[in-house]
Amino acid sequence: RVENSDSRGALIVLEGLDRSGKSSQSNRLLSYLDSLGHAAELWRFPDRTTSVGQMISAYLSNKSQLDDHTIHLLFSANRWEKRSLMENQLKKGTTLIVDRYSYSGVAFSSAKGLDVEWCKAPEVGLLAPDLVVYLDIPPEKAAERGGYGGERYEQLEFQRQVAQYYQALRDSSWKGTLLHSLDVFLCKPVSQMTMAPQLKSSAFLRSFWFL
Ligand code: NYM
Ligand code: MG
Repeated sequence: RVENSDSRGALIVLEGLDRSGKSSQSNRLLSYLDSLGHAAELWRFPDRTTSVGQMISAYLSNKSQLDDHTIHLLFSANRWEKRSLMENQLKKGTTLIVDRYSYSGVAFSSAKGLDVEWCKAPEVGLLAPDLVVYLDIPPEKAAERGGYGGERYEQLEFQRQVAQYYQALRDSSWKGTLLHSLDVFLCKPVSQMTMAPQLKSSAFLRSFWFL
């Protein structure tokens, strides 16, 4: 294991529609970083293990009904309750690969008709990712992949809307056909933290996607 005692880990976020391949790619990235000897962990949001996460899970599986604003704030609260743990891990030198983050929060709630700026507001102050990778799959293709799991939001028409809101969150750093980077639009990177050294090398970024 490479001990990054003087440097922090990287915060790498994967985003995309349901069934876009985030979980598979996250796992591949984790194995790749492991093989390089980097300390890395795979995280996901929503984190359904907390009590807030259980409320979210009940909502997603249609066991409860919640106002759209309420569920939006719960998704955000679920990130806030993990913020200090994330920061500690990063400062210890552990790289975090995170399956969904604030971009899901904004894209999914905006697609329901909530105001985009209102959706961004509760995310301000969360840790800014070093890298956001958007897996750009056509909604129709995603829907073909073994079908959706039957949770709320897993419908083609709605996923089309979500894809449009993801597109609206992109910026000039958007590039390529599969590897897309979204702007860090929500917050400033944690001030005391220095750039994660792994990400200084663009070879690092190129290397892991098509293993
Ligand atoms: N989702 C996820 C949101 O609507 N807002 C959020 O902030 C997050 C993190 O939850 N359809 C939606 C996207 C997914 C659903 O996620 C469950 P997953 O990755 O399928 O467990
Ligand atoms: Mg899902």
